[in-house]
This record gives sequence, C-alpha cells and structure tokens, in this order.
Amino acid sequence: MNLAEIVTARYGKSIRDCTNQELYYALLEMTKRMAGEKVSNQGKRKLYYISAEFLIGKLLSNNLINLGIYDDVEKLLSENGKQLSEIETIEPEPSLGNGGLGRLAACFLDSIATLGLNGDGIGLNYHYGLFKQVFRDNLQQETPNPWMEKESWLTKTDTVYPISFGGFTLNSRMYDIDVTGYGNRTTKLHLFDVETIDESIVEGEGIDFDKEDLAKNLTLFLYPDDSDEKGQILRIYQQYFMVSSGARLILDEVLQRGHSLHELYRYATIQINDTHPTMVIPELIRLLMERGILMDEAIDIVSKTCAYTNHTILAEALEKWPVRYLKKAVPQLMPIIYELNNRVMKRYRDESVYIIDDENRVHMAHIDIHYGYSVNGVAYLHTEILKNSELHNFYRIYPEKFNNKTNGITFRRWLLHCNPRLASLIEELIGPGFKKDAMELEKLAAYADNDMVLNRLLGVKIACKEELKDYLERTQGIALNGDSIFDIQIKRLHEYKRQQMNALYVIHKYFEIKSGVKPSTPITVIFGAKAAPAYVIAKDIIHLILCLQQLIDQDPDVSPYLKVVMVENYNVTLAEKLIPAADIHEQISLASKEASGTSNMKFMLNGAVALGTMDGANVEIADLVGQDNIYIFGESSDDVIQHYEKADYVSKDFYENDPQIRRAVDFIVSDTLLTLGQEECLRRLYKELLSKDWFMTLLDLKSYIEEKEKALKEYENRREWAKKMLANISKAGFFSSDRTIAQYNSEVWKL
Ligand code: 26Q
Repeated sequence: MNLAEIVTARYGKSIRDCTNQELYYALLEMTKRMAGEKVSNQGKRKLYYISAEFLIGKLLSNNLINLGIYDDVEKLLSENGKQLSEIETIEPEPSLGNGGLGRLAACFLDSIATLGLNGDGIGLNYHYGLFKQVFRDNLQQETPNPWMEKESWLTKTDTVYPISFGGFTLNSRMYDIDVTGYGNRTTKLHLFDVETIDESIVEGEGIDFDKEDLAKNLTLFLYPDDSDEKGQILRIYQQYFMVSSGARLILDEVLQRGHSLHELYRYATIQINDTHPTMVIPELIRLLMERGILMDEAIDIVSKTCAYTNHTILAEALEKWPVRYLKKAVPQLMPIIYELNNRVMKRYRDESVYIIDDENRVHMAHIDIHYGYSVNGVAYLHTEILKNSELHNFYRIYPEKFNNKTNGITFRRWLLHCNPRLASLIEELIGPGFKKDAMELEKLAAYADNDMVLNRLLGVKIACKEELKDYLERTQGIALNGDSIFDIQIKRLHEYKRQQMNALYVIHKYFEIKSGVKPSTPITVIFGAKAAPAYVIAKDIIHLILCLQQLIDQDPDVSPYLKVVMVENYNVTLAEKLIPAADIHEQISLASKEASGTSNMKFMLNGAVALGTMDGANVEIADLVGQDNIYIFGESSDDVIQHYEKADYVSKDFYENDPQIRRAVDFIVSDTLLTLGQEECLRRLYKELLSKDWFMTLLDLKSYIEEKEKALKEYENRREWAKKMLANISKAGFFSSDRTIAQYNSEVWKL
C-alpha cells in the first residue's frame, strides 16, 4: 500500500487534508511494513549484540533514507502542501541510552544491516529511557521522558519467557524494531519488557519511584539513580532480565535451526557491550547445564561464544557488584560465579585477576576476559592503555584475546540525513559512491585549491548555522549570532571530559573583553550535556555554565562579542542540528580518559575542526588529517598516567603560580557570580578544583587557552579555514561504522 492508500484506509481522506500527526502515523505504518518485507541474512553463524543501551534516535527519516524513498516521499508530501521536515518533529525520540556507548550500538545495527550481516541486537525496552533535562534557576532538573505511544516502531511479538529472580518470577515479552540498512536488508532490535510496568508509580514531577516494586518498575527507566543500594540492586535485576531473556532467545533460535547446543559457538556469537550484559556468561552456562550439558563442557562452549568490548578505564565505571547483592537478586548464578572464580584461583596466583576480590565483590570485566574469546578496546590508544596498564595482568595471560576496533559512526544518519546540503555538494563533486564506500571521500582532496568549491563549502556551513539559529530560536527561545564562530562541546557531563575547562576559558575571555581586548569575530560557545542525577559536581558544572550564560547575556560590554549557550535536554535530535553547524568542536578530555569519543568523528565528517587533546580517537584523527588541520594541546596520556602513578599533580600549584588561572578560578566564587547562582554549588566546585581536581583541569588550562586562541585567529582566514574543513571531511571515511563492523566480522565474529 502506498501512502495515499494508507491515509485513505486510516482516515478516509487525502494526504492534503491530513494533519501532520496523521501523516506521521501513516508514514510509520508504511515504513514498518516496507522494512518488514525485507529479508534478513540467514547465514550459518549469527551475531547477537547485547547492550543495555541502544540510543537509536528518531527513526522515520533514517528509515526513509535507508529504504531509498526519502526524496520521493518528500516530493509527494510537498505536492500536497506538506513538509516532511515538520512531520519529522512529531516523532518522539526514544532515549534508550546515555551517550556514546548507546549511540555506538545504534550505529552498529545500521551497519550490520547495511553490510547484510546475520546479526540482531538484544536490549531492554525502557518506558522512560533517560530522563528529560529541564533548567530551573540555572540548575538541572530531571523529569520523565515518555516515548512510547500507542503506535510506535515497536512490534509486539509472541515470544514470552518467565524470568526467575530470588523469590519471584516475571514474564518477559519481546518487542521488535526492524532496523533498515542502506539500500539493503534489515536486522532486528529485540527489546525485552515486563508487562506489568506501572508508569503511575513515578512520584511527583521528578523521576523518583518505589525501587522495590520490581513487577512495576523493572524497565521503567534506563539506569535509574544508583546512588543507593536499592538503585544498584535494581540495576542488577534489569541486567539479569535482559541477559536471561536474550540467552533463551539465542538457544531457542539455534535449536529451531536444527543445531545442537554442543556446537552453540558455531552458530552464535555474542558481543557483550561493556560489562552491563556480563551475566549472560554464567546464565548461558546455567541454561546449558539445565539442558543436560556438564559444567566443563558448558564453560568451554560459552567461552567460545562470547566476546567483550571495553569502553572505559575509569575505575568507577568498571562494574563490581557485592556478592550480597547478587545473592539477593540472582541466587541461581552464584554457584556458577563461585566455580568460575575457583578455576581462576587454581590456575593463577595473581590476585588482581580473580573474579571475586577480598572485599567480596564480583568484578564483571574479569568474568568477560577469562570466559570470553575476544577483548577489544574502542580506539588505538585505548586498546594500548588496556594492554599496557589497566588490563596488563590479563594481557600477559591472554595476549591473543586482545584486539582493537576503532569506533565508527553511520554516515547515513550523520551526513546524509543530518546534513543534506553537504551530502549533495559532495555528490555533485565526486558522485554517489561515497554513500556505500566512505573511503571515496578522499576524492575530495583534489579540490583543496579550488576556490569555487571552498566557497561553496563555507556557504553550506553558513546555511547550517542559520538553520541551527532558527531551530534554537523556535524551540528554546535562544538567539544566536549567525556571524559568530560556533564552538561546540556536546557530550555527557563528566569531570574527565572537562566542560569545566571550557567554562574557565569563557571566564578568561570575559575578562579580556571587559578589559577592552575584543575578538575580531564574535564567539559563541555552545554546550549540551546531561549530568547523572546523583553526580553532584557534574551538576555544579552545569550550574556554573548557566550562570555564565546569564551573566554574559545581561552584560552589554561583553554580549556582542561572546555568548554562552547551554542547550536544554541535549539528545540525538539536537546533535543532528548542532553538529552540521559547528566551526570548532571541543574534544578536551584528560588524555588517557576518553576511550574513543564518537562525536569527534561526526563533527569531522561535517567539516568542523577539532580542538582537543591526544586522547581516544583524536589520536587517529590527528594522524589522518595532519597537524595543520587540527588543534592539539595538553599533556600526553603517558605523562598523565605518570602523574597518577606518582600522585604528583597538585592543582593548587597551578593556581598559585599563574595569575591568569587564579583570576579565572576565583571568579567562580566572586560576588558577581554569587548574586546569580547558588553559593553552595559554586563554592563546592571551587573547592573541588583547588583541593582535588582529579582530572587535572588546571594542568592543561594554559595550553588550552593558547591553542584555542590560535584556532580563533586562524578562523579569520576563511580560505585557509575552508581547506581545513575539506581536509577533515575527506579523511573521515575511516570512521564509518561500516569499516568498524567489517573489522569485527573479519577478525572476531567470522559470520
Ligand atoms: C556502570 C556501573 C554502574 C552504573 C553505570 C555504569 C555505566 C553506565 C553507562 C558505565 C558506563 C556507561 C557508558 C559508557 C559510555 O558511553 N562510554 C563511551 O563509549 C563510547 C563508545 O565506545 C566511547 O566513544 C566513549 O569514549 C566512552 O566514554
């Protein structure tokens, strides 16, 4: 059925007479049906990508592009006086992820489908997903973010599994989302859910609820507040619910295809996305034993089936669950976890590789490394750090398991969909081949001295900036100056990502302007970030940025030259507007701490130039584009690791020895800011920077300011800047998730 037929059947009227809302539902039906008709790969071995997060974003446009009908639909609608871009705004964004790790999983599904590989995703169907962020009195507040409507991308299936926990059982129903690949097949995202969820248990306006009523709350929120014990145990319940449902599905599918579970690893491979799904290992062992396979063989089979991706070296993000919690939530797994640990203890003397430590905590990553066949990091530098320091003791035991898979992004969403102007300029210059083979972007290098092309590139950027300006005006009441330099930092708020360093730069610039030194081109510093609800200092940093925004907006001496904007509720939809409009993107994590980063790749692809440290994938970006096309500053990861080892970094020394740094830090608790903000928050942040500064903000602040000044100055030469833009775009091909997935397949999954 075509769109006209669907609207006639649904509403008894023509496209022209439908509301945008009606058209959205009709398009949803049409695309779901078309995606459902495509066949998935039925190869012998199947990949299951298990992840607690799939940050898929809105799906309508992306699906239309991948199905190859975007232009036709847009034309049909406009002939009937309708605009696809307006209809798109009606779709709620499913926010089933926090940030990089979840978005990566979504890009991977797109590439798995595009490459036509046999693989599905397995996750949870959170009713509210990540909280919605609102600003009140310059503070972040969290509210629920419902996304499921009576009609959505989800298709209810008949697959239901009873999942038992300590003392009770819940039914798990599978819902599917068809993920379309570009001009190719589809794959499925299987999301499991409890049918008895009760959204009404959320108390008041915020996101508080009774954490113990599991039948009503298990899949209510993504990663609910885990600052207390109840929240942590709820997370274990969620994880087990996900992996037990997934494990049963995998075993059922292998059996249905007529294979023996003794050869599970020949027909299935499971990629464990960070440690959140680690319990799939003991759970599969348990299920195989339930089906009559002996322990030794069950462990062997599962070890050949599971592979693990590490996304972080931050100690606090490596999951270690107290045995007591696991005993309460999933007692059936404990005998198996003890046995897995006993085997390790028998084989190795080194206590640092044990699964259970002397404080009776279970190290989830250790289960993955001992009982999986592959361990990978997500960028070259990150994998080297895993091998040489963080997981060195494991690397010595299993060197053959360790491998690198530098992250990637899907160019369908992050170029074709979010920046159609740039995509069509590229197509005009080098033809459509880059859409299937991203490395063809290199052909753009031939235009490095072509003034007409360089000018058109600048023209595309101006148009994207205007579009962002209109969008933020319309949706958030924010007025941008389209002629200013857009300097953008968008990512989860975390001290290691150092949004606070960018804020200190803003203060530095504020003083400069106050003293009469004005930038040649006005600067707009844009932030987008959510802080975890219980992460106090992260919320203080948001508070500081919002206070600076207000201060500068109200100061006529400064506001013509400098503007700070923190967009509210940063999400995938906003990223799609912000990234094409960026001139400079901030990738300023403390070297060694950002495993990869993926927004860096998206910005590069959209012709923005990075200002960053030699961290994560920035290292590979710098290698590819060369030093003239990126702004690098700060201490190296080796030096930073040394500082931690020697414990020799003292932030106060930097504060006391540099008047510029001192002035910027002191301003946080100046009368000027205290009249706008909350004294408690600002003083706490000030104290943190001076007495702790665990992520060494003040260490790099000076070189950061210098390098940013250099970037701003070089921006003035528009022709040279356009060459940098072109160089970045032409080298972005390596960061296509099609390349990443092809590597996972040839080196790990072997589908
Ligand atoms: C762990 C324990 C308890 C509670 C929560 C968590 C938890 C939740 C989410 C730990 C980590 C995450 C998310 C991590 C994440 O997004 N990591 C990012 O992954 C990207 C994709 O590989 C990388 O590009 C980023 O560098 C990395 O920060």
